[in-house]
Amino acid sequence: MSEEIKWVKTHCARMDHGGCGLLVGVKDNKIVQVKGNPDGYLNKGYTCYKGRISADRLSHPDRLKYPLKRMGERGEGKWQRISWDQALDETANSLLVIKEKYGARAVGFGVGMPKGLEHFVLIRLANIFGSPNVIASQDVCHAPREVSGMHTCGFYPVADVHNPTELVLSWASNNLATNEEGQIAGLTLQQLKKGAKLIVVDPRRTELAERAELWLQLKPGTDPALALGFLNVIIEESLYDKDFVEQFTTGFEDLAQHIKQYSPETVSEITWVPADQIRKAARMYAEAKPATVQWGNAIEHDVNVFDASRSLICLMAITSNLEVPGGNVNAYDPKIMGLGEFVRADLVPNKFKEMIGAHYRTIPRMMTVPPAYFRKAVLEEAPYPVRGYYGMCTNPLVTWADSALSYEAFKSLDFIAIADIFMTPTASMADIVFPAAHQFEMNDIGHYGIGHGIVLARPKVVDPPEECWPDIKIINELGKRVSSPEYWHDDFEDFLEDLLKPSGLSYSEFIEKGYLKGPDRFKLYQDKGFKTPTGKVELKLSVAEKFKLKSLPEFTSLPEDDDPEYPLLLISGKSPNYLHSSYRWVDKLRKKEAEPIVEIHPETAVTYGISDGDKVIIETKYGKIEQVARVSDVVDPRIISAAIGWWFPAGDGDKQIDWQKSNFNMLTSIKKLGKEFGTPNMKNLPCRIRSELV
Ligand SMILES: Nc1nc2c(c(=O)[nH]1)N[C@H]1C(S)=C(S)[C@@H](COP(=O)(O)OP(=O)(O)OC[C@H]3O[C@@H](n4cnc5c(=O)[nH]c(N)nc54)[C@H](O)[C@@H]3O)O[C@H]1N2
Ligand SMILES: Nc1nc2c(c(=O)[nH]1)N[C@H]1C(S)=C(S)[C@@H](COP(=O)(O)OP(=O)(O)OC[C@H]3O[C@@H](n4cnc5c(=O)[nH]c(N)nc54)[C@H](O)[C@@H]3O)O[C@H]1N2
Ligand code: SF4
Ligand SMILES: [Mo]
Repeated sequence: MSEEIKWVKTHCARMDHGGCGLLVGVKDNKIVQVKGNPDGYLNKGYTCYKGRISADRLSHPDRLKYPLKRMGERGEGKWQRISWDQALDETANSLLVIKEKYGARAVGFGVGMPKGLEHFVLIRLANIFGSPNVIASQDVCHAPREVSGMHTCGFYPVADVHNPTELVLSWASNNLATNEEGQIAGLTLQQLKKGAKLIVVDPRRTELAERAELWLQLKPGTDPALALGFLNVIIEESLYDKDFVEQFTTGFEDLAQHIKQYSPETVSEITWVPADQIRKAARMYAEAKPATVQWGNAIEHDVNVFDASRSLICLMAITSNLEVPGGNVNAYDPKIMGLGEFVRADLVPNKFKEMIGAHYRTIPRMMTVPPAYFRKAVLEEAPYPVRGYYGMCTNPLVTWADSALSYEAFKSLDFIAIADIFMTPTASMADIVFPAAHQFEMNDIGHYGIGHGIVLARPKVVDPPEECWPDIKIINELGKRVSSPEYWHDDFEDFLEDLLKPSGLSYSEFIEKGYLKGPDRFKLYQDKGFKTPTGKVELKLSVAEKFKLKSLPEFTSLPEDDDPEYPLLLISGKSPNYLHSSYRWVDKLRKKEAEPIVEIHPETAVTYGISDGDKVIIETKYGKIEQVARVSDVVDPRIISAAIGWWFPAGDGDKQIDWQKSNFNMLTSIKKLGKEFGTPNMKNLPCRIRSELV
């Protein structure tokens, strides 16, 4: 007999950083509808299309359903179905053989965008195994903002979109499409509805830019120069908060002297933004009290990221917008287990000396290894050999800069295991592939460890296909095989209980509550100062000399030299319909966005003889790909904006499912890297374009 529809409260996940409270209708172990929960803390009922159709991810006929073992050559696309025991035993054995031969550090543990609690359980596995090498995309995602924040003001300043603000300065963030870090667009829109002013800094005319009072359409990659221009106006015109600067910052005099060279006129030449707009925007930001900088990911995509992050934090500081409601705040966690304890950081006390990144002197407090250095280690054995990789929730063949190099590195490894829900280009390079359970099919906790002061319940709604396991279960069972069982649980779900223990709640009680939020604390600096070596916001970094960092933010040049062969500048933004390289196999999403689209201004299209819908070749000096032209004036004639993350699930398995054809990262390279975070140039690349017909 068929059941009634049952409605389960959970939170959306793995379609972006997640966060929307959902009501999921279930009948006969099948999801029949997903809708917004009006009581959702972050979304108040809001959802986006991909969230509403997210149950379609579970039912694709080609989803991975049982463990696979490689037959034939690496990447040849020949597989044998094996049992879980065999898959776990062979993986454990291969990892232990590498450990025996080269040491634990010769195994890299790979994660992508943090998707759920498994991210931290895998870091725990790395620590227990004894490897300091967790390989993550943090070089281009959040570490620059977070770590620069810690060094400058002792915390990661997140935009407070919950408390009333007078002005949102949306800088390199396309929040309406990306809901960056669960800062659900609805919250920003609410602020605007309540009268907050909006300034947008973006080379593309986004939906947010269209709503802005002032849209600064800057030359891509010149963000540090523009931010220094803001500082120039605010300091020269005495618009900064003198009391705050005097009491709570160090290095102001040096900064004030230093920014004299960044007059609006000079900055205008660098950034293409008219000087009067720079003045107007800086004044608007400085005079609004409070004002928040909703800073996005695009500032983290080239070698100058440290300057970009640092200059924006200086901006928040001298206008006393740090740690105030409606400004940029330190979001305190609720009472849950701390990150270090959960991942057993104590087991690798020498991590920062031992990890691959240390050899390249990455900035202190950078917890993970930049993918660029991981591949160098694999291919050049520097600083030591790295021969194995366990990757989960990540698709590096497509998502790391320099895909061609990733292919070489993966091809040369002794052993690779990948857990995913679908056969991706990266999974196709593996020796063992694990079929993972997905959102709605497992109990999970969201938003842990990403600095926004909340954790969200993501309870299980339906059973996974028979042989799909939650990643936490896979790691738990693998852990028992490669390390002492004392570190692991009989029931993998006890990790959820461990995390919540300090709150006094069990996981089922947590589900009832839905989420936990830390306390709102503002202006703690008044009593306690800032958590930096000087106890103040370090406009000029006190540790600069010690760690060979720049003490003051600057802008010297764009990441790549001008090249007449490549007259246009290439950028990208994330698609509202996909998560990076994920879900190209979900039919409803493909109907929304069937092909990789590159946006080209009408004048540029005429210059190069390109019409809307043409297949075009995009080339940089590092590689070339094919995408489909959309002629549109959302971009400046001097730039083009291409789609990221593309591969073709229906493509040829022998060729790693078309990972090259339209993949943006065929156009990027790791030849030039930012020193602090090992960040490559993923944007702002000189390029050229032509119709395939020419
Ligand atoms: N050129 C360029 N490159 C970029 C970016 C860019 O803007 N431009 N953005 C960068 C950024 S910010 C990031 S964070 C990275 C993201 O890089 P990745 O995290 O590597 O990319 P995703 O596509 O988010 O996720 C990869 C895989 O996770 C799988 N997956 C989803 N859910 C689960 C699960 O529950 N279990 C398992 N085992 N697998 C799952 C998906 O099927 C997918 O294959 O990419 C970076 N790369
Ligand atoms: N739908 C969807 N949502 C996502 C993701 C996804 O893949 N898809 N990924 C998630 C992840 S891991 C992250 S990190 C966040 C990122 O989310 P966001 O911070 O919004 O980052 P992006 O979409 O990469 O870029 C934001 C904007 O930067 C602009 N931009 C490009 N180059 C420059 C530049 O040089 N300067 C400036 N100022 N702007 C520039 C782009 O035009 C774009 O509008 O989104 C998360 N949410
Ligand atoms: S905005 Fe993000 S969290 Fe909300 S429904 Fe869409 S994908 Fe899910
Ligand atoms: Mo990201």
